Amino acid sequence: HIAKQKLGQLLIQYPKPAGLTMGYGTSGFRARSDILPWIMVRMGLLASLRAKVKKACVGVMITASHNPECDNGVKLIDPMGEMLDQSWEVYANNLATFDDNIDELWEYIELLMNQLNVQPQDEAVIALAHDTRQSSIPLAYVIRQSAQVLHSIILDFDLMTTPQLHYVVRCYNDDCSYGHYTEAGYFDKLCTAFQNLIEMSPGAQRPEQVIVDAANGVGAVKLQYVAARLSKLIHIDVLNDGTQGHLNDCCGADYVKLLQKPPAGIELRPSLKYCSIDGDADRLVYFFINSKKQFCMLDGDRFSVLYASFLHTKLQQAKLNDVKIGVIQTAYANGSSTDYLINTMHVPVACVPTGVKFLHHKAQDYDIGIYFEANGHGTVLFSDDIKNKIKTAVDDQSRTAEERLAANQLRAFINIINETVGDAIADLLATEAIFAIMHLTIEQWLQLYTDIPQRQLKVSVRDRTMIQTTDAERCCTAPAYLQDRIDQIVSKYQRGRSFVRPSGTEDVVRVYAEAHTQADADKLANEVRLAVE
Ligand code: NG1
Ligand code: ZN
Repeated sequence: HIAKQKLGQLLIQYPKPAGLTMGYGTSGFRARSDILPWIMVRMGLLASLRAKVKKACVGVMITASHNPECDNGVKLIDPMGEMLDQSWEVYANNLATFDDNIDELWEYIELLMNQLNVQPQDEAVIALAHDTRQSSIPLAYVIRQSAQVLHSIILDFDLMTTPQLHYVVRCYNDDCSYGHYTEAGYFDKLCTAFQNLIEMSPGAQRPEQVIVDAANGVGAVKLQYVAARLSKLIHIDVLNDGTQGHLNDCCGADYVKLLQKPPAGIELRPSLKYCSIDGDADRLVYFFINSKKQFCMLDGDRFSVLYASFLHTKLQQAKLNDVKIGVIQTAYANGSSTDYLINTMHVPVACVPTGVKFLHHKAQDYDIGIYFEANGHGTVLFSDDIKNKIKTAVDDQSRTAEERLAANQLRAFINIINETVGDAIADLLATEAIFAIMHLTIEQWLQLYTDIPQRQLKVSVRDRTMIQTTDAERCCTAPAYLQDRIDQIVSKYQRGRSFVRPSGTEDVVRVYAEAHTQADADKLANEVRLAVE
């Protein structure tokens, strides 16, 4: 059997380190890059099987996002551009448990093919892309070799952001009704929509300059392309473009969000507007320095509020009533953002466990589902029904010019947004367009509400799986005493809130705390940390 022989050779070429166990987490498999080749062998097989079962193209992205350069990872993308369906994480984990015994692994592959009712020679198309890490090209090569064992055809997209790959997978499978399945198609869709939105809006301001810290990653080159193409409309400057610094090293969205300070080496100038994206360009945060020289940051929660308010206004102007808008957050959302959405904007808010798949899934319950993780990863989903209503309104001659304009603005906004997954480039353009149309400044955006001071800590423990949670991770069910202890501690603090959960991407337990003052938030986080240790 030739396929089995080929796989046998790959197992020899890329041996599994003895005693290693890994799980498919919220971001796929992620680890130090030198211990990853063997998992790529398994994931090339899994992607092939998934593509055969779905009779569609499946994506494989090689990246470790905001993690350091020495890490890498792999995640699969389902045909509609979504994260791999949860039911398949089991197969991913099962494949990862096999050692390098070809007979046992092959037996399992045959069993799977039987169960899933697919044949080795069934067609499978895999879209492959990777970030800028040194280890990425060699790891992508292992995926290619292994996918070919099961006769898959590889579409190699080479260097791409994670959201770009999600986009092309969706386009490939959606008969291009979502756009053309190339990088050029991606840029065309985004840039054309941005230009249309600005140009159709009477009195739109020229977007102000925006300076982007690209985390020395893949987003830099892609943003430079967008900047050049839209240079007549918007001035985008790219810093940390990879020519000098190291990937995610003292820069990028994760650094800025967690440390609540600007990327190293960037001297903030008053009245300028800055952004950071992360290593695979699916997260975005804004920041600036105010007149009192204070560092101010706008995170994922702020995008939810901004987008909800823009979409709400435009729906009203278009006289599109009874549209079910909802915002989806995780427990990491700042309590003030939740308050503001519910009590001031009267937008319903749902809370789900950490992990984009949970947010994305919940967002599908609405006509317009806006979801963001506090760290700046998020997007907006529009139901087919609302898209049709908007399209009909644009062409409806019985409507007033104002109504039709608002509908047209909504349509252009939808085309900027990458509905498959959070996309820093798309979110940046969408945000800048809103600024221009609504005549909003970054200070005004910040003033919509005031964050409750918060603190996040990482705690190392012997076995983080000891900690189990419920209620969208806001309540701890194991170890038995812990939640009572946390409740006791929290009750001492004004506006106190705290929770703990095991990270899905790092070997740590995360502690989150918010309270009336920063000193209190720090103290609360620390007390809870001690309870966990
Ligand atoms: P973990 O390590 O499970 O907390 C982190 C982020 C998630 C998500 C994933 C994937 C926080 C608190 N957690 O997950 O939101 O982005 O990484 O990258 O930011
Ligand atoms: Zn990322």
